Amino acid sequence: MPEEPPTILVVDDDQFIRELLRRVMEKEGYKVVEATNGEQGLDVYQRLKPHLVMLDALMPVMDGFTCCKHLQKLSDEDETSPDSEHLEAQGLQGVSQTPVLMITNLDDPESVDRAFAVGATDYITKPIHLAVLRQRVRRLIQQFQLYQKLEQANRELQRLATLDGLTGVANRRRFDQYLDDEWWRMIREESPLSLILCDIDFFKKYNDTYGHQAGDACLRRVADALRFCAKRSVDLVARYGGEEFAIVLPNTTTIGASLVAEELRSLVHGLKITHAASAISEYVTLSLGVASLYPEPDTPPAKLVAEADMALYQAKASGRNRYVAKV
Ligand code: GH3
Ligand code: MG
Repeated sequence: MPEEPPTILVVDDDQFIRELLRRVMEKEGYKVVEATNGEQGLDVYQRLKPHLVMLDALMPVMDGFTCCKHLQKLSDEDETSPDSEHLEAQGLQGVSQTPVLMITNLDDPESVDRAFAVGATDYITKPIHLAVLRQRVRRLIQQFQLYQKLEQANRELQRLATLDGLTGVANRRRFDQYLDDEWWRMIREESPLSLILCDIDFFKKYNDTYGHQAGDACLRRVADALRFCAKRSVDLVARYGGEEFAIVLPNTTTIGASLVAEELRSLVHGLKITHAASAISEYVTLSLGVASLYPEPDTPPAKLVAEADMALYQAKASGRNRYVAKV
């Protein structure tokens, strides 16, 4: 698939300039779209998300300075990645935003300063020196595309850094972070937070009987089942340790969490993963501990984990393949 050419948005009330810029830029291989004033420019920007905006300063309806200010805001709203903060901390302010090149008759120092103050990336004056324009455009678009790629790569890295490599559910690091975040959110909302800790029964024997690779495959299937059960967008399934998983259930009471726990138990048992060495079933089973509380600022989230762990211990001690809820 050939890559789409970068798009340039030309905002100018002068038809002659628009046509000139279109001709020159299309010859360079770019796609060109036009707007005749700032307001229209913002509208086209939002619809087409161009790679560069060429902006005239003086236009009817909305001038270039005002338009540029609005463009910065829109561009900021588009930024979802925390990398932009990173880049800005390194003094690379605005590098990840759509570049705005002001092309204008105004060459007094105040206008130049004003343009940069409202967020213009670069500034050239009319009459346009076409060779200079071509080079500036090429550089601005190259830079923008480079930062877009960098941000995408960083986002992917960040995503991978929060996942467990074997099962694809959240890893322990993400779990700790999420539990802490939700702890504080539930304090603000005065809402209950539940946690289920679950552990595969006689998993050491499973490994000993079927081998480590089969053990890994079993972990993956159990993780998929857990993910299937924890349906709400705020629920988080994480691999807590070797064969132990955790499910964080915000805005959920003991009753709700117990229902989920029983569903998980029954689903995993229903997978019918043969486990000939299990002392309690012919299939792989789970033991689960449920804890739920209304978080408070002077209690650490570790309290919830400790309670769920205690309940899990009781589920093991009282026969496995069951859940116990801390009351
Ligand atoms: P219980 O019913 O009391 O939970 O007994 P158990 O055998 O499941 O518990 P134990 O803690 O004695 O053993 C856990 C086993 O889980 C031992 C370890 O080799 C296995 N395990 C941990 N992580 C992995 C993994 O990533 N892959 C595989 N295949 N096995 C793992
Ligand atoms: Mg176990």
